[in-house]
Amino acid sequence: MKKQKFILTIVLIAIFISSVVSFAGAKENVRIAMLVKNLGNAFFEACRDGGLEAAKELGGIEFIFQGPTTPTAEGQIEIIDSLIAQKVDAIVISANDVDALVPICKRAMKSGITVISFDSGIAPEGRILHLAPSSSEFIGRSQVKMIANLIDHKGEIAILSASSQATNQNEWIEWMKEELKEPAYKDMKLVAVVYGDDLSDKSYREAMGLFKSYPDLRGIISPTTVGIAATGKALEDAEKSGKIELTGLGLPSEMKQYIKNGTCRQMSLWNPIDLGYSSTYIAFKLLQGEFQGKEGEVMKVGRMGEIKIGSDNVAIMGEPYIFEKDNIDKFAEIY
Ligand code: RAM
Repeated sequence: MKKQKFILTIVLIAIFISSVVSFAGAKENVRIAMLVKNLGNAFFEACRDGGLEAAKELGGIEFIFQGPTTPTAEGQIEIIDSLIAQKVDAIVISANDVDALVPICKRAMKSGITVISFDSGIAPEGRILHLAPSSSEFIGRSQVKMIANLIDHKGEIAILSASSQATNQNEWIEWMKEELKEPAYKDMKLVAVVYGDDLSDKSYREAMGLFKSYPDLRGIISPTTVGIAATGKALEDAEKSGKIELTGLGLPSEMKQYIKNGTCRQMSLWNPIDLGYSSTYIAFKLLQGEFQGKEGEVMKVGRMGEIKIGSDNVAIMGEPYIFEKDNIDKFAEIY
């Protein structure tokens, strides 16, 4: 009996000590800033909602959401400058340029701010880790496979991208070009890559420009939620639906009408709410010292389960969903 009491006391002391230690190591009331490519993009508003969800679940987080009006590195540099002055604890950024943001992010890290990128990455020197929605190779290759199926592997195709400096789109486009080298696509030709800068009106004009410059165009891949929605509208306005096929990465809520009427028969995307949730969650756990942010580490990311950090400290969230007529309604209600 005495022995049991002794063991119990030891166990209780151990629990007490470990809780004091973890309390001492943990930061309370942290400020996490999510910095997106630009404001006014529903994709990033969904990321923000995911960030707010993580902040609520974890507690003790003041969540800040910011972005420039147009997607430029300069605009983001100005904001980071002010976030450094405000001494926020962490910055979670979707970058407008892979290299141009490195110096300012290094400065942020030197001043003690935890910097991670998500969605669109910064070069490894400028951040602790990058959370990609899915593997860039998988995204790039699958976009080509989708358009090829829609046009029976024949004819001219074009890409309507976001900004010319966007890390994520540029990586995907490289993989699209790799995939196009396969013999299966010998009768397809990539005739143009144009940039709508993730602005609806510019993307719309670029789409119209493609119809004009390439009268034999058979398909467009738009790997941006802003670009694909603007292209859907341009196709309808120019009465090109069905003549030119459209695929890419689209928000179901913005693309529902084009999916339903056949202007865009198939597209894909991951859940941006999950992406915002995961990146905010990871930033918080890095601040708490619970995650180290090292290659090979398996992070337990709340409702998302385990996410492993791979080479160059890039972690991959999952695989995209494919949207078509029969499942679009369900997803359009969520994001
Ligand atoms: C736009 C942005 C974002 C990208 C999605 C697919 O909203 O460019 O970075 O991930 O499209």
